[in-house]
Amino acid sequence: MATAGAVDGKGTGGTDKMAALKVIYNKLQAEVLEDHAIEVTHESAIQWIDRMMDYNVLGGKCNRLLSVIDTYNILKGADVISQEETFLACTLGWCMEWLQAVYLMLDDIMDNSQTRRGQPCWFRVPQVGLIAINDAIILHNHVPRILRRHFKTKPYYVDIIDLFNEAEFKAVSSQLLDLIITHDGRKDLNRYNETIYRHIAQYKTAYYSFYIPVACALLLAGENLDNFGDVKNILIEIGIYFQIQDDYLDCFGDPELTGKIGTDIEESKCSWLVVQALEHTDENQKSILIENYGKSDPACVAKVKDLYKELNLELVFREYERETYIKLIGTIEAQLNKAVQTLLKSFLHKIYKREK
Ligand code: DMA
Ligand code: MG
Ligand code: MG
Ligand code: MG
Repeated sequence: MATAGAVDGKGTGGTDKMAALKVIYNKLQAEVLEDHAIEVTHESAIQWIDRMMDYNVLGGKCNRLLSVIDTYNILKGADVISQEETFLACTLGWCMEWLQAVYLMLDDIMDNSQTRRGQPCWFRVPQVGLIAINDAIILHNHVPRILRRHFKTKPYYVDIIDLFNEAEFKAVSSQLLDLIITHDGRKDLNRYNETIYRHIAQYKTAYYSFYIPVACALLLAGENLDNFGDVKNILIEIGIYFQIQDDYLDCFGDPELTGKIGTDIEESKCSWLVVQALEHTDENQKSILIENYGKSDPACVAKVKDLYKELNLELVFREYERETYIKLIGTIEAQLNKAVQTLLKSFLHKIYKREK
């Protein structure tokens, strides 16, 4: 059977690693279900939670989970990490995946999405519907329970709780901003601009997807987060780039690869693409954009996509991607700590030119 040991970088390959991580997931899931069994004695309710967890926590790329483990391995040195420490790093990583599941379940309802990770969004599953809201709250409740069970006696416990609280506060606040700004954009598309865009992207994605996993690993390694301000800034920049890719893929990506069908045009989102379009259009093109953006009619969506092609936004994106990569590599190489350089480069290379 795969053990936590296979996760420490000594495992033979990706499959081994994922199998070992799944063993830890199974353990955490069993503990959570045991907790539920005290309160919810109804067998079918336990089965519901069991299935709901598998459906929503599993099936993603596990980027956040892997980030916690990679950071811990690189900063501490994989050779000196004990089995217990590996388990703790994986547990923190899985907590990130749990939270990601919560955000995605709710985000899909709010964004009126159809598919996620190659299957129907949870709220679209027959008999689920808006029970998905309570399911997301259930998953959200699991995180502090997992943390308490495995970290309560650790000196960094309070810091971890604090970090999670901060991350969640930022994520939900910016999800609200994302939705409120969309109201503004529906009234007047010209309100969308790069400054607003970066603000939303920074908090809804960059902070919790890139900074928090690294910060978790740093706390686990006994580091003081105040000493890693530069690292934080670079991770936020990488995260904004990640969200820009997400917006690009929403329109130009292959749903077979991304596992989701884009809704940004229909939902009138302040996407990076529409911000670029607004900057590159002449008056005539702008009126086509304003007339068709934010409508669910496929003919309107097609007109917006045609305009994006006319404006060569694919090329604008490729150019942005190339420039961002060069700039980020420069900033990373200015870091004094070689291990930090390796870590940041590995994050950047993992997402550079991604298609999913
Ligand atoms: C994602 O924004 C942000 C969070 C916090 C889930 P999004 O709606 O563009 O994400 P996706 O494209 O995955 O629905
Ligand atoms: Mg959204
Ligand atoms: Mg969404
Ligand atoms: Mg998106």
